[in-house]
Amino acid sequence: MDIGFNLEGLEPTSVKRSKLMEVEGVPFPSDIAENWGLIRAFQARPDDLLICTYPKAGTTWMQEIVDMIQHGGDPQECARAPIYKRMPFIEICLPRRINSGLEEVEVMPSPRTLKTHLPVQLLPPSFWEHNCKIIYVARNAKDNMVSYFHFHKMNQWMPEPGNWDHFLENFLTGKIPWGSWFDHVRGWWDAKERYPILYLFYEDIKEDPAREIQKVAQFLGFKLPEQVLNRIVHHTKFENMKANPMANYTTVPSCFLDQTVSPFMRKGIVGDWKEHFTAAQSERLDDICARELRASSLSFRTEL
Ligand code: PPS
Repeated sequence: MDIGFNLEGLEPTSVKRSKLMEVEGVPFPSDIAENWGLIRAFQARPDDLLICTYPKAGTTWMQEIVDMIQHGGDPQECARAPIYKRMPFIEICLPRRINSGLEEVEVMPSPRTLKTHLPVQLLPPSFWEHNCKIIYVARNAKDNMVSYFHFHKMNQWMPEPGNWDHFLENFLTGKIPWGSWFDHVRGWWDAKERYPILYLFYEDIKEDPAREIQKVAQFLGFKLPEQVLNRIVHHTKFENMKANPMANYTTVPSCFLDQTVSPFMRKGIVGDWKEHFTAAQSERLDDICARELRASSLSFRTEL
């Protein structure tokens, strides 16, 4: 077992649907839970930037935006490697044998940009100790759940999702990998009061990508000339990222991500939930969201 996303040598037969195992009450694929000690001990550096999301909330989109900002809007630079190599996923553990991916992250030159889906209470403490900058992207629960459902089907390492109704129950009770969506978005929302966290929404980026990209640039201390900003907006449009092999995960073997089941870059819209939820399910989730988010100032848009 290795930590990291170093896919060379991934044995097709070694990729199996995961069982869930809890870490401090949060379910994870067992490969992650079994390596928890190593993940928790991860050594962040003060100039690390962390991109954090609940799974399927727009991580890859933000990663590509950040990489373009960091490289002056040069798409060639951003084509240097697949996104999971440019910005490693710190807690991923895959069944394979050669070189540890964690070692790869450790020897990466600074400044590193890293990805995580960890809920706030499980972030390796060294990120807090170094006061690392963090960009959090949140997506409304309904679209987030739809995307996660399809991802469970195509990702052969995730647990079997069951049918839509079954998955909905598990989503509502947080019995899915990385746990409760509600706890995740709320926990990180509260943490932004204490740490340098830029909290963004998928729906806002979709509505006005230039405006949100400017927020990211400002947070990272970059000034973007208009021409560069326009190039970033263009390069990170859904259609362009879907066609970009360095961003669309088609470089990952199909024994792991089977894109014939559902593409990684699936629809990239706000409101696809309307194709999946019954009226009763939609109302139920609205009620739960209202209750769960009442105490915070956090609110989500489910359509634009
Ligand atoms: S992962 O596996 O957790 O890292 O996935 P993540 O990247 O967070 O989420 C994948 C969803 O984001 C959509 N996506 C985009 N939407 C709009 N614009 C751009 N450029 C973009 N890039 C990725 C992707 O299509 C997944 O959402 P769905 O709803 O399934 O299409």
